[in-house]
Amino acid sequence: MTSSFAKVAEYSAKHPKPADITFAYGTAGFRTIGETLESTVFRCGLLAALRSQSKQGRVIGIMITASHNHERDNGVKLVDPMGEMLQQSWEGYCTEIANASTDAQVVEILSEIAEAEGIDLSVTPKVAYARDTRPSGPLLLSALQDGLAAMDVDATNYGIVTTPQLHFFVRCLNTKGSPAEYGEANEAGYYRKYGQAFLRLVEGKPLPSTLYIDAANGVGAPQVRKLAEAINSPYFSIDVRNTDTETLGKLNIDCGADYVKSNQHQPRGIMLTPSGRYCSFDGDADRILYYYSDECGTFHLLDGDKISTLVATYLRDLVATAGIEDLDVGVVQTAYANGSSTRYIKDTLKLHTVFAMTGVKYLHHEAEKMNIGVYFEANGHGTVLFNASAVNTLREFVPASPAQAEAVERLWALRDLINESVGDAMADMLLVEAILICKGWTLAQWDESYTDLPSRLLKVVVNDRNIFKTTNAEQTLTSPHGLQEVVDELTAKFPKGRSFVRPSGTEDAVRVYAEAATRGECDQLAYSVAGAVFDKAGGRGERPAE
Ligand code: G16
Repeated sequence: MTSSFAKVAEYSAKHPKPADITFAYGTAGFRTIGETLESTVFRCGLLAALRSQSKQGRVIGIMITASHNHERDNGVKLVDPMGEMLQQSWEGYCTEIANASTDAQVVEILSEIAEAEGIDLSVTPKVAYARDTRPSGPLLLSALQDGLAAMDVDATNYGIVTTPQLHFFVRCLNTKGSPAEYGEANEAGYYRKYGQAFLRLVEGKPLPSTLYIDAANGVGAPQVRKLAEAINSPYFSIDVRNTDTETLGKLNIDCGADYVKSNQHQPRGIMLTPSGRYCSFDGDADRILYYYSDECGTFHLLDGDKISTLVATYLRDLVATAGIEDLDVGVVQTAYANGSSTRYIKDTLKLHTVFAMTGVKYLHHEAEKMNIGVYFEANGHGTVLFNASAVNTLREFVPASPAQAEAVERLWALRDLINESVGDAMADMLLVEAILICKGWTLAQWDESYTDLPSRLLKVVVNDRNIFKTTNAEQTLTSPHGLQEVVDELTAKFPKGRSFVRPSGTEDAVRVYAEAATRGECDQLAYSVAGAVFDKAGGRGERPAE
């Protein structure tokens, strides 16, 4: 046994793996019933230490959260040194170690990884970690702390913060003292950085009305209040609803971004009035959606696609005003993007757009290839990246007029306002607010850019979601055999129809997406595809019905 792993078996024995569960690192790490994750979280601690050693002692992050999922669930994911999601080749290691059946095997796997990756085990590993407000959080946190102790990790506990805050801290810790220094690695530093960038953009403009925030009864509630205290300006006047992080059974229930997107309805605790401005976070505040009601009381959703087009347009216009020619703005979307948004980006905005698989980790890598890459999933999860070449271009650009100089300054301020490590509800909210204030727009004016095709997202519970395999950025099923042909036949019946089926990477369910020319046709398509999935692929529980 390698001496570096001398304590692992002993600690591991305290956190035995449940024999009947196979764990898999999915869309956003491991996610399942919280109490079953003790061994997995412990082992993620071990692996984070090894990952840090493989990066010469740079800090690796660990977040314990199940974000939009039900309160009984929990999850864990690793964060790489620049605050980005864990490199994909290591996801396999996570799955492998999570499923080791004995303590000796855990040690063996660590040794194998260390050898395969040529890791210097004398390096002191560093890990920063945090959790959200879930009831299983304390149990999992102590399992994690055992994993870190077993590997003699130099560890920093950030307590209860949002997922994007932890990503931010990791990036700050690893860039400290370098030319890419990102900020101060603490909560005050986070609020200061984003608050100041926001005020730089909006000062002197007309004040907006109050923004009502549905915090999903999650960690976003206390954190957004601290953000408002730090900003301390009438430019950020908020009223936070769904703030109960103490009472069991409230997190994400009838509220939060996932509820609002799936039900296309305001959350509990928010009464819409026609001129009101509203947004929802999800349980760990990495997603955000806006919405409003018109004079007739009709609900209008401004989802991730609308945020993406708002931000991309604003950036494109600033680049044009600055007179910078070689700075392209591009947009990354997933199959869930509304067809109208994609057409608008291509045909009206004339911006380059590419598709990635579901999961911000996939979109992030596509956006990195663009000068300025705007990426948002329709569910409201996303951010903007300025790549190294864009930063150089901006640095070297010499403005020829005060108007150009102002546009360049605004581009810098926008970059400071963006959490480039990961999608972040609070930073994205400030970004949207800043753009709306600068344009003097209401939510209805923002919504006018294009009209969404009616869409519907359904969940079907099946016996085994692992039999669902996809290709073509998850828009085409290759398994179960024959099911894609059924989806195609159903879709062909509806004007502007589009539908696809994919297994969720965060919940034990299969997702069905559909859009079509009218609300009625869209719902007919969605429910007929969901029904076919249920009938032909081992549906469990209630058959989906309108
Ligand atoms: C996570 C991912 C998102 C993804 C979502 C749903 O969100 O970070 O990128 O869109 O899961 O994934 P799936 O459809 O595979 O279940 P969150 O907010 O739960 O972290």
